Amino acid sequence: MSNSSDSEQGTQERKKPNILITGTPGTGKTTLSQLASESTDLFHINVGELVKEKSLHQGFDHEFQSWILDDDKLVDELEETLSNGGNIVDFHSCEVFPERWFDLVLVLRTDNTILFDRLKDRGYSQKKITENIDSEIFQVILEEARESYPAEIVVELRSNTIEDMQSNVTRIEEWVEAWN
Ligand code: DAT
Repeated sequence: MSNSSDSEQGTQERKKPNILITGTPGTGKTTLSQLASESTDLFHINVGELVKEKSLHQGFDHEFQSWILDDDKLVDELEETLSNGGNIVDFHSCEVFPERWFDLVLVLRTDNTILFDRLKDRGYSQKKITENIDSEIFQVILEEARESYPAEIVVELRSNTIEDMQSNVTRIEEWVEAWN
C-alpha cells in the first residue's frame, strides 16, 4: 500500500475497495470486470458506456471514431460513488481519475496477434486497429498507470486466453477478500 497521505486518506474513508481495470481496447476489461463484479459483489462501472449515456463528452471525434472525454464532468459524476468504495471501474485510460480513488490498478495485456483478431471481430477500421495495436506494443496504458498511481498498487495481468481470464478473476477475488 502507498505511504502517501493522499492514498491513506482515501482508503480510510472506504469500507470496500475500488479497483481500476484498464488496458488497450480489446484486452478484456469489460469481460473481466463483469465476472469479477459478480463474484466479489463490487459494482461494475463501464466508463465508456457511462460517458455515452450521460453525455460526459465534448462531442464525437470522427477522425478517431471516439467520444472526446470531458474529464471534469466524468470525475464529478463518479466522485460520490467512488468515495463510498466498492467499485470496479473499467476504462481504456487511467490518468483522468484521481489517484486517491483506487486501491488496486490492473492493466490488462494481450499479445498483438490475439488483440488484432479481437479488434477485427469488433468491426474496427484498419486505422483504429493499427492505433490500438501500436498502443499495446508501446505499453502506453501501462506507462500511464505507472505515472498516475503508486507502483505498489499497479499490477500487469496477461489476458490472452480463457485460462488467463479465470486466473485473473480468482486473483481479484483473493485480493478483495484480503482487503476486507
Ligand atoms: P475491452 O473491454 O478491454 O475492450 P472486452 O472485454 O470487450 O475488451 O473483450 C473483447 C473480446 O475479447 C470479447 O469478445 C471477449 C474476448 N476476450 C477478452 N478477454 C479474453 C481472454 N482473456 N481470453 C479470451 N477471450 C477474451
